[in-house]
Amino acid sequence: MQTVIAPEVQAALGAGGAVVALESTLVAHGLPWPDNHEVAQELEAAVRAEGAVPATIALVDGVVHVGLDTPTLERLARHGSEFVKTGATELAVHVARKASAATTVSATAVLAARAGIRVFATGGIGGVHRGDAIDVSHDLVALSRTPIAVVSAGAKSILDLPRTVEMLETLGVLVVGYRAREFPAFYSRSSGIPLPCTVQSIADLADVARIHWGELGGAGILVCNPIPLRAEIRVDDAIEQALAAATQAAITGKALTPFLLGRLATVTQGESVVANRALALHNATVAGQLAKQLSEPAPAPYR
Ligand code: PSU
Ligand code: MN
Repeated sequence: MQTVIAPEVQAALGAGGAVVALESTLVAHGLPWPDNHEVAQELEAAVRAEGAVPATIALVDGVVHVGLDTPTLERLARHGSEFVKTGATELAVHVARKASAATTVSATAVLAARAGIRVFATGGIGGVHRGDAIDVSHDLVALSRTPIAVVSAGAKSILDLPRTVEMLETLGVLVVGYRAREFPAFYSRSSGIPLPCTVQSIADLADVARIHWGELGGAGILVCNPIPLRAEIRVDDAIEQALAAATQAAITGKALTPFLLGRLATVTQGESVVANRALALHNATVAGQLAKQLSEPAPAPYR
C-alpha cells in the first residue's frame, strides 16, 4: 500500500510534534459545496492556530494521503461524489482498485494511528441508527481497537444516542466529556445522557490519554466536546422529517448518513450546515490544543 505523508506532517511527527488528523467524508459527503471547501480549510487553520499541524486523510487514486496539498483538498471538496465513502474495513479494496475514497471516522482513525498520529478531530462520529434495523457505524468498533483520541460533538443526533452510548461502553471506548457532563447531541449541547467522566482542562485530558495508552494499553478515546452555546440549534422536527424521507426513499447503509445530513440542510434552510461548521471548528481547536499538550513532556500526574 502506497502512503504519502505530507512533508510538513512527516517533519512534525519525526520531531515528536503536534499533529491532528482530519477526516475527508465530512468534506466529500457531509456538507454541500462550497461550504465544505471553506470548512476543510477552516479546520486546518484552526488546528494551526493552536500550534499543531493538520493532516487531512483521504485515498487519492489508490494512494493513502496523510495531509492533503491545496489542489487535492479542493478536488476532494469540489468533486466529493467521485470519492467513494470508505470505512476502515473495505479500505483494501479501494487501494487495490486504485480508487479515490473519502475516509470516515473509522478509516481515518486507522490510517492516522498507523502514521503515528494520536489526535483526530471530526464533527460527530457515527453510531447506532434509530429504528429496528441493525445499523451500527463501524466507527464505534474501530475506536474500540485504535489508540487515538477523537474529538467529537458527541454523535450525530440523527442517531439513537442512548444506544450509541451503551455500545461505546460495551466496546470499551473511553468516553470523556471535555467541560461537559452530558453526552452532546451534535446540534445541541445536551442529550440528557450523563457522561461517566469529565475533565475541565486540556492538561488533565492529556494526562488521561497518556495513562490510557501507556500503562493501560488502551485504545480509542472519544472526547465529547459540545457545540458552542451560541451555535446550538433545535432540529428535532427536522430530524423526524429527514428520517421519514429516508424510510420513504428506502435509503439504507452507507448512503443513510449523507442522505439525512442533506435533508436536514434542506429542511432547516442551511441552519444545520452553519451549526455543523461551528461544532467541527470547535473540535479542531480542542484537538489542536490536545495534540500540542501531548507533544510536550508529561507534567505532574492526574489530579
Ligand atoms: N461528522 C460530520 N459529518 C459527517 C461525518 C461526521 O459532522 O458527515 C461522517 C463521518 O465520516 C462518520 C460518518 O464516520 O459520517 C458515519 O457514517 P456511517 O453512519 O455510515 O458509519
Ligand atoms: Mn451504517
